[in-house]
Amino acid sequence: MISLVFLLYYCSLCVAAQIYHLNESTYERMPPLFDLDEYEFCLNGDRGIYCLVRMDLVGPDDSDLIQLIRDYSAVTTKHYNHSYLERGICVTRTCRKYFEYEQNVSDFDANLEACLNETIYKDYELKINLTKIYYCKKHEDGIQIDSYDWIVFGIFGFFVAINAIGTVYHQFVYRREEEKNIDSGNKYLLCFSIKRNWGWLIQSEPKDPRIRRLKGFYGVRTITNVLIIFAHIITILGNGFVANPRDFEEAYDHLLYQMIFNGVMVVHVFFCISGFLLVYNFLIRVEKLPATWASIPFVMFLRWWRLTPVYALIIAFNSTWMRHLSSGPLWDHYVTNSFVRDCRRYWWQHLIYINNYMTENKFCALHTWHVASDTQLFFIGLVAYVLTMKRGRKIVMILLLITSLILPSLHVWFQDLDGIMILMPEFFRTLNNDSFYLMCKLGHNNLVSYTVGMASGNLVYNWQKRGVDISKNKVFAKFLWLVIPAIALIMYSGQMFYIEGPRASVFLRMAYASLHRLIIAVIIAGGLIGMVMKSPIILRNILEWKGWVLPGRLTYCVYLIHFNFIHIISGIKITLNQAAMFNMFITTAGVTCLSYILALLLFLLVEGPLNNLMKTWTDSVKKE
Ligand SMILES: *[C@@H]1O[C@H](CO)[C@@H](O)[C@H](O)[C@H]1NC(C)=O
Ligand SMILES: *[C@@H]1O[C@H](CO)[C@@H](O)[C@H](O)[C@H]1NC(C)=O
Ligand SMILES: *[C@@H]1O[C@H](CO)[C@@H](O)[C@H](O)[C@H]1NC(C)=O
Ligand SMILES: *[C@@H]1O[C@H](CO)[C@@H](O)[C@H](O)[C@H]1NC(C)=O
Ligand SMILES: *[C@@H]1O[C@H](CO)[C@@H](O)[C@H](O)[C@H]1NC(C)=O
Ligand SMILES: CC(=O)N[C@H]1CO[C@H](CO)[C@@H](O)[C@@H]1O
Repeated sequence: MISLVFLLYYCSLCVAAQIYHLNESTYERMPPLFDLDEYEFCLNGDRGIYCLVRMDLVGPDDSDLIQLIRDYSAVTTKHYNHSYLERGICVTRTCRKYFEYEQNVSDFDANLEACLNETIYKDYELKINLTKIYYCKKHEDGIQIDSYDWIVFGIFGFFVAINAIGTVYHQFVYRREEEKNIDSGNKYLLCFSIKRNWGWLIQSEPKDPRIRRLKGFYGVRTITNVLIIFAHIITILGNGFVANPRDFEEAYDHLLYQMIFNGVMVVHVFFCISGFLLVYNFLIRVEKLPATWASIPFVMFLRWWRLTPVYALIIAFNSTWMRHLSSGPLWDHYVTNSFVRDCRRYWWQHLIYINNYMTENKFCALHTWHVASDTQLFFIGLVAYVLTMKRGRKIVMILLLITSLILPSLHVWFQDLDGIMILMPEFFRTLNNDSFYLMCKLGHNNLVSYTVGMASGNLVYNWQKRGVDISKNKVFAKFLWLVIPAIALIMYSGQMFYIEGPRASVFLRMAYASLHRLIIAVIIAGGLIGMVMKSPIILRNILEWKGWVLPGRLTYCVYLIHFNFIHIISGIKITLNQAAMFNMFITTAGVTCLSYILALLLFLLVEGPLNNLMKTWTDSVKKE
């Protein structure tokens, strides 16, 4: 009896105040979340002022509409917060009455608020508070090109020029000598030959047979990368100023979207591959040259050199020329005042790969948390392996695995987070969420998949050495068929945190936070092992197709670039977009193609040459 009363009380607390579904006619009673007035037209007049504002619906408290809005917004996992509205308004037209006289401009905010209050009150009988004016634009506003812009321009120009020189040199001077078999010529200048870098980019047969076995990784990487782009495109639909927010909210009840929304898990494929490659390459390398403590800084430096130039150029571009690319009512909102501003302020965090631990850097190249995490994990993995050159490797690895399982659940326990990152509509709109900042992004929370990847790299290396052929094992072959369905299933299982009703218990959340990472990592690692050990499975043949080599090598550049397009597409909107599945596919296709084209250029002009340069230099040091 007592428990029944308790249950009733509990239900009334948690459920009664939430509205999960509204039919269309009731939904229409709520004021639209977004609206945009005409922009160009507004600023054409001599006194045109255009403002982007946010207003809160504050009353009247006895209105049943405001209660409806609050109850509907309380379902944060699937609904936007309809208690505040965002508007782009042409102040000088829409609120003409309030700004008839020049003097009235002096009390700008109050007049604007009164005007907005009137428009909303007229249609919905709701009162508003103007909580934020993001910015106002006048006709004469334009952004000056500053000295930083020119410096970055100079750097890009330098790369173009030196590549032109290097290519010409290769083509006309060096080739003649090459034919005569004279090994002279300026090796450093040759690094910048586009022809040579292109040759390297499409060459697919490494000499070492053990490295050659890894060729399926190109396919895995490429496909994972496109999936990640696809998942990131959702940002464009969710981050506001769309015409049909209701469709977006309803997507949370569709099976396909439910899997896409847990697509964050796909990133563990990357971590797994990185861990695998680290160990596998390490073990092959130390056969010839034992590693010592002293080699750690050198290896880290090589990695830094490999990743940083392109990354730095992109961040430099983000901080400078990006803001000149376009303009419009939302450009400053999505680009200049968020993305570019944070990149200008926090660029250095990216160059030393700590940006994922910095919470104040919210907008600058958000997706690069993965690059930073990967670098941190690389360091941990490297130290763990160098430290155990002689003995104790198993123990260290087991300790790493246990630590990596405990850490995410400790976060859930102490910070009251969810088992997965719930991609709530409001997250897209504001990018505010603890589960992302305190969990997903941080390097140590991704240690699980990295460790499992490392262990599988070690396993494969040992099997090859001892001549074990796992590919004949029947159980393993069956397991391989289950890899993709199992990943899909795990992605779907995250759905349990979106269910309608009270929040999952803290223990379930803790267990899920740790275990889903472990399970997905083990499955992915199993797939990788099957591929490297040449299991007879059709998928392997597809993944080992030569055509993946080129896109596979461009993965890093593409990953860095693609998010810029998301900011651009959000920023150039001048009307409310329609969020629809088909648009999403088209946008993904477009962004993927453009990213690959730009990535190819960046690779040929920057990444390839600088890697060659380092290689030439280390070779010449070795010779001496
Ligand atoms: C929508 O729901 C409201 C209240 O729940 C109800 O009064 C109304 O008739 C419904 N409209 C339609 C078209 O079903
Ligand atoms: C929605 O936004 C309003 C206004 O900013 C805020 O007071 C309220 O707490 C938010 N509601 C939820 C459920 O977060
Ligand atoms: C908003 O409009 C209503 C109705 O005209 C009025 O009662 C209220 O005082 C106004 N509030 C503000 C802050 O202007
Ligand atoms: C709205 O603004 C008024 C005056 O500007 C203020 O007194 C009131 O507390 C605000 N309401 C909310 C909910 O912020
Ligand atoms: C972050 O998401 C969780 C649910 O995953 C939610 O309870 C919390 O309120 C969100 N925090 C912010 C700041 O939006
Ligand atoms: C100083 C001045 O001109 N104030 C005007 C501002 O606009 C309101 C209309 O909302 C007029 O009533 C004021 O006289």
